[in-house]
Amino acid sequence: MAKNNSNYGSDLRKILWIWAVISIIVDVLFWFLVGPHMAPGRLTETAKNDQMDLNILMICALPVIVGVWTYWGWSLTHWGAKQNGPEPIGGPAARSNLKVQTWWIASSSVLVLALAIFGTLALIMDHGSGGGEGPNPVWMPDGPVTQVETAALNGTATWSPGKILPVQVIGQQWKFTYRYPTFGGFETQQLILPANTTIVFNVTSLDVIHSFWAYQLGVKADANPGVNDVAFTETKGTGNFEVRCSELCGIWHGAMYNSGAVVSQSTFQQWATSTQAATAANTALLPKFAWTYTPDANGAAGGYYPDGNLTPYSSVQVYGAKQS
Ligand SMILES: [Cu+2]
Repeated sequence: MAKNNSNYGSDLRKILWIWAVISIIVDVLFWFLVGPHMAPGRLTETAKNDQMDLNILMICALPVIVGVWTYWGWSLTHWGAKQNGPEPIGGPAARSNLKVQTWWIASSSVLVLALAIFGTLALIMDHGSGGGEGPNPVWMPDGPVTQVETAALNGTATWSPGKILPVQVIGQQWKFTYRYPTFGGFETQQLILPANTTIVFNVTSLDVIHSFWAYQLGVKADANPGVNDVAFTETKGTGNFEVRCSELCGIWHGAMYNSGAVVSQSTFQQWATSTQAATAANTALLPKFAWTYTPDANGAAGGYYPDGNLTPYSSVQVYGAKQS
C-alpha cells in the first residue's frame, strides 16, 4: 500500500503556481491571436457579440483544461513508480476531504452561475442576440421598428440608406425565399443586405418547421408555418455569408442552403430597385405581403399561397382557400 505523501501540500502549491502562470499565458495568447478570428466572424453586431461570448467561454474554459493537464503532468513526473525506485507515494484521499470538496463545489458553482447570468444578460442587452423572438419581441433595437413593420404590411414602407430594413424569410421544402416589402414585395432567392443597417428578419414557413441560420450574420430563427418569427441584427462591413436550414425538415434538408451578401448601401439600393423592376411580372402574381401564408394544394401549378381561386392561379378548389 502506498504511503501518504508528506509533501502533498507543497506539491499542490507548486501545481497551483504552474497552473496560474500557464493559464494567464494561454488566455492572453488566445485573446489576442485566436479571439479576433473566432466564429462566426464580425459581419454584423450579433455575429460580433456571438464571437465575444465564445471568446469569454474559452477564456473560462482554458484554465480548466490547463488545470487538468498540469495536475496530470505533475503526477506523471513526480508521483509515478520508478524502476528500482522506492514504492510510489499517494496523497491524501480526495473522497471525504472537506477542503477539496468545498473548493471543488464552490469554484464550479461560481463558474457555472456566472456564465448563466452572463448568458441571460447578453440575451437582454443584444436584443435577442440574433435569435428568433417570436411574433412579439420583448427586446427591440433602437428605431421605429413597429412603424416600419406596420408600413410593410400596408405596402407603404419604403427604404432609404440609414433606415431599418424589413426582410421576410420564407422557408419551404427545400429552399429559402426572401421577400422585400419595402421594394414592392418582390421575391428572390438571393439574400442581399445593405451594410451598416438594422435588419428585421420576419421568418416563416409554408410547410414544415425549418430554421433560418445565417451563420456569418449571427442569426438563427425557427421558421414555423403560421408564425412570424422576428430576429434582429445590424450589419457592419460588407462580406458574404451562408444560409442553411438548421431543422431537419425532410429528405433534402441537407441541400437546403444558399448564400447571400452584405453590400454597400448604394449597391444594395441599385440591386433592389433593378430586381423589383425585373420581377414585377412575378410579383403581380404573388399574394399581398403578409406575416404568414397558408399554402394551398396548387403548388405544382405554380401558386403556393391561398388565392381564393382567382386566376391566374387555378380554377380548382383548394384546401385552405375561402369558398367563393
Ligand atoms: Cu428546412
